[in-house]
Parts: sequence; C-alpha cells; structure tokens
Amino acid sequence: MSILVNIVGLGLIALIVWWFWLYRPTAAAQSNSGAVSITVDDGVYSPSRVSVKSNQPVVLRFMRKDPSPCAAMVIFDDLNISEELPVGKPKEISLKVEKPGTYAFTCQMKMYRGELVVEG
Ligand SMILES: [Cu+2]
Repeated sequence: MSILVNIVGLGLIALIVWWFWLYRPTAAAQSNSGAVSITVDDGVYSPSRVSVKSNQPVVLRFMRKDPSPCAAMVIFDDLNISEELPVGKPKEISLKVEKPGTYAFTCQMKMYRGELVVEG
C-alpha cells in the first residue's frame, strides 16, 4: 500500500515540476493587423505565444471562457499591466513595448501562462 502511495506522490511531484518548470508555450501567433485574440480557457491561453514588433502599438484581445477565479486576471509583470478579465466578454489591452525581449503574462496564480515575444 505504501508503495502505491509513494508512486502516486512521485507522479504528482513530476507533474508539478513539469507544469511549473518544464512546460513552455508553443502555439504562436503573429500580429499583422495590430490585434491578436487570445482565448482563456481550460488552463491555457491560446495562443500562448504571441509575437509582436517593438515600438508598434498592438491590441491583445483576451476572451475569457473559463469562469473559475483562477482566470480572473491577466498580469504582465514586466510591463506593469494587470487587468481583470470579464467572463464571455472580450477585454482589449493596448500596449506598445519598446524593448525587444520575451515578456511573460500569467494569471494571478501563474497557472495560466503565456509569452509575448517582442521582436526588434
Ligand atoms: Cu490562475
């Protein structure tokens, strides 16, 4: 019995390690028109990786479908942006980033995770 418990425990630890340290967003979206729609559902932003050009205004349109409190906020830590997302209604966040780089955006618990890639 205790072996089974240990296996389950190890599995959980592996899952947590994968989720928090190893998981990297892969889906990519390029902003051409200046607006990118991002769906918030099932624990993921889709797309979870958005490429934009530096010094160009871009609108990120977040569409939250997940009613759980986990999805309530989107936070761009490095850009000092934190916005509340209404359920079922698009929320537009306008931004213009000067410095090229990769900027993470997350929910307030960092379960939802995405990356804004700013190209120079
Ligand atoms: Cu969350």
